[in-house]
Amino acid sequence: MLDVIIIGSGFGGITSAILLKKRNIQNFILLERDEEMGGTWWRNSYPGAAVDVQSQLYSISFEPYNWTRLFAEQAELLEYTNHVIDKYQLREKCTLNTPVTKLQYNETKGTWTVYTATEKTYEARFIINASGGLSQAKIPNFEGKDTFEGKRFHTNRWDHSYDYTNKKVAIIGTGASAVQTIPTIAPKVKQLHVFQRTPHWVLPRPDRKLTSFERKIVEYIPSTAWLFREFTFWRLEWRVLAFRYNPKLLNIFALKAKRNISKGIKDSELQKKVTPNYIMGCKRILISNTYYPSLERANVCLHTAEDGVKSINKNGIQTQRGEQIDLDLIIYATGFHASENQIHYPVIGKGGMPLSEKWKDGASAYLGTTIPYFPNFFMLAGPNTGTGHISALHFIESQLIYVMRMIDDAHKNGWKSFEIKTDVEQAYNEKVQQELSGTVWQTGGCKSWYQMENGKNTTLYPGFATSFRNRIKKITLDDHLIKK
Ligand code: N01
Repeated sequence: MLDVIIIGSGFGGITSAILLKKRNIQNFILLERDEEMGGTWWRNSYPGAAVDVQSQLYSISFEPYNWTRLFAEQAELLEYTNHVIDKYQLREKCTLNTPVTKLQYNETKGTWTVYTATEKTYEARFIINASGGLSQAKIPNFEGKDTFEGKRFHTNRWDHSYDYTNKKVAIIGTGASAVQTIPTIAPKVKQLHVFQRTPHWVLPRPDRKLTSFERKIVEYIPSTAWLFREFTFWRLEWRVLAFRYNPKLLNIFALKAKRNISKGIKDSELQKKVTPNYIMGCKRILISNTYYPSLERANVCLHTAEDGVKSINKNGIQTQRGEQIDLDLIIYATGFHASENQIHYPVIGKGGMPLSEKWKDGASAYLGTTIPYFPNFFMLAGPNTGTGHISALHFIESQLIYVMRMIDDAHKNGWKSFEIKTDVEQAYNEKVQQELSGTVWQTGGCKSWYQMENGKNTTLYPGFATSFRNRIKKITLDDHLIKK
């Protein structure tokens, strides 16, 4: 039997594995559904893929890197991921091509059985579920979508064997992935139809290459990487004041975004079409210098909601206005299942409790990490640990303080199991929902992937990354049911 099974080998899984190794816990494995390790930055290889939070923050705090750009591109992010995997010899710990199909808790033994699509089962005392908050691609159920005879794929699963040069292409969605993809492919395709349901706020992208002088400083004085990271962190952290306490402050940034529109687009009709009518920050704020100019290219056509996708047929898309658009390729840049279905395989806890039943009114967990009725089970990037202003990795590393403390204590004190108490988890989540109620995400006048259909926000943490970390550091064992 294993001590720990980590599900997923993205940043969450990799950092968990390193921290286990650092405390000399070797009896663990990682299970990865894909054919390579790396998670997000292996999967999301669409043209133009890059971070939209500075690279310094998109790296593990104790594994700084000498990045070549302020906002690293996918290839460099994957290079960093592989560097860390190899440095800590994690490949030998990882079983690839092994999607998890079900998790079942065994109360008598205090262990978890992990069922997989390879039909092999595994047993462990602890589960660290690091399958990712944005890992289940969402493809809307457009009428006739499966009848299309051309090529189609989601940005999250780009088919690099397909050459889109000189092809007639449609991209559905204008979110974070789309604004990176559109300017990159527009110069190569014959025709690009962009389907925007709701405009997003887009700020200029303050990206640049780091100079060789700057990189030399980081190389010879590694503490400067830490300094740069801290500087970037605090520059972004204060934005919570606007998101949470005073959304009106975001109007200052909205002015900058409007200038980005007028600078990037000359046509006033097109300018109107891309200008949002909700408070900035309500949806994730995007950054790009190239998105707006690309919409004005002669081979690009922007379709708004009135002119959106009505149905899909074997030749292409029929729009709401009845126009038939013949296509070679449809790209779904339609995002992920994030607020609902946060773990997509059945998880059966104590007393046969299915997680889907526990979460029937929306996903919740104590500090996004532990769930009553699910002993010895941790979730990374869990409910309400998302952030609109900083890297997800900061939150994951905070969660791992909690995870490692519980695993250490279980080993030291010979616990069979531990579980967060129901009333503690409930009180925490009531507070989170109450804190969320005044934020721009709930009051900004938009519908976003942060929320469930009924408007409940199950994804974002309503505050500073530092306040989340402080809460984690204050966890008390009295809040848990412990069995020896
Ligand atoms: O997805 P999205 P994404 N009919 O949800 C549209 C992270 N990320 O993959 O706004 C028509 O932002 C939808 O329209 P609307 C980042 O956290 C990070 O781009 O709902 N359209 C929207 O335009 C980001 O927020 C990086 O009206 C439909 C688009 O599809 C998150 O991933 C890079 C539709 C979805 O946009 C998700 O980004 C990329 C329908 N039925 C992504 N359903 C980094 O750099 C959806 N849409 C770290």
